[in-house]
Amino acid sequence: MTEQDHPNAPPEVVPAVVVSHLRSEVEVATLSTRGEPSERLRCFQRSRSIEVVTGDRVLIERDPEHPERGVINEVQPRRSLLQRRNRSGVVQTICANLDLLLITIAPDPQPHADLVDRYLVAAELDDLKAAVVLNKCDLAAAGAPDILSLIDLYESLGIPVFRCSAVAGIGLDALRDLIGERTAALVGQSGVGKSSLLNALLPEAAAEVGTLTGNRSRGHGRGRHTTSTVRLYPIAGGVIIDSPGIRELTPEVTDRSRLITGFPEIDLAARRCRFRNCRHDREPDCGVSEALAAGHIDGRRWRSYRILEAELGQGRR
Ligand SMILES: Nc1nc2c(ncn2[C@@H]2O[C@H](COP(=O)(O)OP(=O)(O)O)[C@@H](O)[C@H]2O)c(=O)[nH]1
Ligand SMILES: [Mg+2]
Ligand SMILES: [Zn+2]
Repeated sequence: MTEQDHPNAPPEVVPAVVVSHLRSEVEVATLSTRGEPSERLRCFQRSRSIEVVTGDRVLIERDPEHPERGVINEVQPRRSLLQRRNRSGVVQTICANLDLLLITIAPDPQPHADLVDRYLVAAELDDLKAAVVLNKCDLAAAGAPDILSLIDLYESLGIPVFRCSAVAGIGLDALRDLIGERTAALVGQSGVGKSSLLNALLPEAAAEVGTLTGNRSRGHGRGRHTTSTVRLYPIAGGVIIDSPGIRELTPEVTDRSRLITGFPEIDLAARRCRFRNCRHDREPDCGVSEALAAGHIDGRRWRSYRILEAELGQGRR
């Protein structure tokens, strides 16, 4: 439908938010005057010059013949962008306009060593708030020493940790308060219970929940990828975005020297190195080596930093 077809009826242009984008189909929710997502429309993009992603603010032109359909005219500037770099080095955008990353872990499947740190770097570089959500607190394994020490680590770094159970209904009010009017994304490995948490917070979301039937023999406890698309759900005044489990997230670091800002305690220690270009690898008077020896930097964090640094150095930049 073009303007020539209806010369007397200029198409209605309305602000909306992208709910999901699957292949060529974009689902949007129009925004009420209070900015809350309301009516759903199926849209296509007039121009493919910008790939729209969940969370994008757009202006749509409603189809006068089919009011439940529309065309995306304009993508508004993004205030934040969660991106990852896949194994082939291709940058993929996961979602836009986030305020808060809810980095979800569980005792089962066991947390991958550096996944939380990767998300924390992404949050730091994109100016997002971040919190760690320990789900499945109803399981006895939630009290295992490795989980407790991981939680201690993040709390000692000043990252808020929320203990929850989607199944037993533990910690949900605290999570709701945290989200408030923010746009929050549930991120983390497949099977930790992101979709279950969403359903517990918002039963009408009816998000698909997987079973932990994947290959667990290697200790990964991988769940099936039941959430296949990044999707946005309005909750109270805010918004939750559920994402498929992202096994690897290599944050998109445009300037390699910025990686260290994602590890504030390492950054701080590095300021005490004698050499400005210290590699923190057997150089004399290295603040980082000293902080590691004194236990001020946790070995797990140092390992995560080194892995990310190496990945960024391997021709990915
Ligand atoms: N015991 C327990 N199981 C849970 C909890 N939350 C989710 N699960 C289970 O964990 C599995 C994966 O959940 P799902 O929400 O699909 O995880 P997602 O891949 O992160 O979205 C399902 O079998 C859920 O029933 C919880 O709080 N406690
Ligand atoms: Mg899911
Ligand atoms: Zn050093």
